[in-house]
Amino acid sequence: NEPFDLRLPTPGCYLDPEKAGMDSDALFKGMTEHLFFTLGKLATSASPHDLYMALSYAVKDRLMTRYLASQEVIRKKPQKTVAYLSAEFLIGPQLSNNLLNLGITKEAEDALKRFGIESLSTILEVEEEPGLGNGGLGRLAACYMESLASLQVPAVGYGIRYEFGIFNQLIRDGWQVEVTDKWLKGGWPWELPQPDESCFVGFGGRTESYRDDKGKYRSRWVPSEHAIGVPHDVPVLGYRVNTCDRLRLWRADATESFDFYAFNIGDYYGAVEEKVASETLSKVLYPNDGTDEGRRLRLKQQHFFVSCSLQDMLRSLEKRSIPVTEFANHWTVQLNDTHPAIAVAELMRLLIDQYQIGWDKAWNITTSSVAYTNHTLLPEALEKWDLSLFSDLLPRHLEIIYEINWRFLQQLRLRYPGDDKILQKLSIIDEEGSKSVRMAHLATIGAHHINGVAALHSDLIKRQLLPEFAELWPEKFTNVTNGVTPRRWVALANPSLSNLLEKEVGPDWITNMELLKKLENKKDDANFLQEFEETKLRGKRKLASFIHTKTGILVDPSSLFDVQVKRIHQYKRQHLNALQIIAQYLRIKNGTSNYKAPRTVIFGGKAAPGYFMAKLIIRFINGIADVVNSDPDMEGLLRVVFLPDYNVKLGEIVYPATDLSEQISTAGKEASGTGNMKFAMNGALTIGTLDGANVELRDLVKKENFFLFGKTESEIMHLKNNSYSPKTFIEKCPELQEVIRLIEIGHFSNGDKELFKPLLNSLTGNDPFFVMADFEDYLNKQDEVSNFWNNKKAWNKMALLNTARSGYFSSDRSIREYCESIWKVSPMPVEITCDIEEIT
Ligand code: CR6
Repeated sequence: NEPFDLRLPTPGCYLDPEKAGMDSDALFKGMTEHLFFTLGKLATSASPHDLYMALSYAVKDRLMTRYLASQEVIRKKPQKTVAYLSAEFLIGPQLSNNLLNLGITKEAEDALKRFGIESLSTILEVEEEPGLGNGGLGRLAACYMESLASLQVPAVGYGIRYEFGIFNQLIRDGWQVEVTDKWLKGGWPWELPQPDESCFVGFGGRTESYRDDKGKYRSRWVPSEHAIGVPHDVPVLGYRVNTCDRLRLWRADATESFDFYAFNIGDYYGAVEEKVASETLSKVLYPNDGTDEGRRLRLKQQHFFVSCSLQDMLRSLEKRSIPVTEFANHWTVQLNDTHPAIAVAELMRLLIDQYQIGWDKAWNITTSSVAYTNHTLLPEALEKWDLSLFSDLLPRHLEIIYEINWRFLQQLRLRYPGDDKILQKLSIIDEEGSKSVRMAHLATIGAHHINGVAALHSDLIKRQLLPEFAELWPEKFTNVTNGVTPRRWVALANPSLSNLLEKEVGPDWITNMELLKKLENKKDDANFLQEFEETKLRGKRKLASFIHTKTGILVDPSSLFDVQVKRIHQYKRQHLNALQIIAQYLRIKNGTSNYKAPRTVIFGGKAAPGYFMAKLIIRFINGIADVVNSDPDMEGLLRVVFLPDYNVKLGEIVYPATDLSEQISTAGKEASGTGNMKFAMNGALTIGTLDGANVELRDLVKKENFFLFGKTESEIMHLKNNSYSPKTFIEKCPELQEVIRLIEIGHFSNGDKELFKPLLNSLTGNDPFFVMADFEDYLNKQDEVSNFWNNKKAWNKMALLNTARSGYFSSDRSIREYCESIWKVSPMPVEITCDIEEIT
């Protein structure tokens, strides 16, 4: 590789890749200048938010050399680049992460001291996080971008710059209240708008056929509406490397500031209408996790960002004079779930209609560049679009999809002569009821690889979700178990654990988590276990103080912190946890508790605004919390906390503070889970079912260091197929009957017997998530947890072994697997040279 020469136009004083401009003096100067010139403030009157902005700008300046060098390298020496297409990127706060990856946290602290700020955390606390995702899927995309950069792989994350991200959650009278998230209100210093690279996207209208120059009939799209996508780029720096990839988020603008024709004929409001309509495109994130809302605007959003992104990739080839037929050698396009699956049809359309490439060649390009990750088996989450809506909005795409489907069905007819059933089953078009387009089928047919996100999940995709496809193309189906970045989830979130790890195994664990295996040598070392416990206690004190500030509840940091944080969903079974708390409460009340393990049970998570049952579960937990926390008998034994507004920032406080991680979904329902990984790395023990990545976690940490309970996926299937009746399980368990009775009489709802009826009816009626079936086993396992807790040495040893053996769950491992087996890309280090003498 030719090094990137810094004598080319680059920001003046921040040139040395190692240190120049990175010391605290330079940071102080940079901050002062940004306060003055960018923010119009004097240092003497700067608020913490001003200082946050000034420091962020100064840090962003220091990313630019690497950012530009990384782009320059790919321009000069073209190599395959990963395009990660995702409707969500839940990137979390940026300042601390960039300081860590640049290696200038200490320098920033020193610079801040000169503004009278003693602790960096004062500044980090005022940072707004962009909530551009719902939960696991969006956070995964963010971890993957960070790992790609850290592994020096050229990559672009393509998504939407929602003006309003996931709503902020308030708790009022125990209920969730949603408040719009105005993350951009104070200005967001991390983005670089690139209006020069805007793209034009069409919607609606009709298709028409015409004769081309050679007299050949072709089809073309005449949209009735347009929007412009303006890229807003966010630098994504790797850990202590020069590679700085980017996240390119598209904001929708109107094509003209308004329609001049309408304006001229006096229709001012009509003229503004199209502007408003196009700008609402990137207005708001759909607050659904794992369920499909099926709204017209959502399909528009998907096509909007996918079209902009593909045009952007094609344009990058043109700029480098690379023929578009070479597309697949330069871009590998990963579809993060089916949200961007329209890419299959859009890439075909661009190649055929815009670049006049023949069908076979275009199909070859498409299928050699696109791959698809499936993130759910839940039928309600598999995206389907009504045919009428689809043809209305994307008529040309529908034509192309019909053609793809026709050719595919022809292939099937040859293979399964006379078998119409299989044709119906695999067709992209669902002919049942009102017809619809099945996006998972489109993605599966158009992709060279389809992967699930944990071993069990990938297996179930093959066995249950898409069995015929898997039989047809076994080589397409694969697994890449999810991972999380240790930079954010250990190094940043848990500095005291990180220091201990560094002392013990050296600093390289941050990029090579397998080194943590060395900790196994310490599993019987009482002093070391004591130090390990001390890091946990620090985390717990911090969380305790946070809980007190936010909720007014006092919790004891020496109690067992038992935590379930994730989206609220029936399949995740927060209500199973809640029922268990009631059982413990009853035992204490009845004096039958051998409760030597005081517990603080902590919940956090948002419910989709339209998901009644999930919202009722939040109300239920808060009802229990009220009763438990105000009962003197519970003092020193049991506390229940619902932490409002769970997000990335709060996660960074929660993971290091957790003793027991609740991963209790109905087996077969959670594709992977990623919180389970973050907890284990931070030394929490898991109580969990054999679901998602729990299965692999338990194999890795070994079964004696994992609290397993519950029915397996096949046992659940068996129950389901044999008319499961929750009543039989209730009848067998007197404690469960007591719990249910207490809820029924309104004990947790101030005597209101109606409030939780829908929840009880669901549990005792058809109990779709087998809560009753797993209750007793869960309760027994919780007793085992309490017994272990009383043997601190044994507990600490198990916790240490969880940290030591969790290296597999680094997203660096996941990304390496994607690179090797799906994307076929290799790292490309970015070299930067400069002769400081010559410049200064
Ligand atoms: N809801 C899965 O449910 C998985 C993530 C990331 C989810 C979860 O188990 O860990 O994706 N699925 O792979 C979807 O969003 C569709 C999720 O976050």
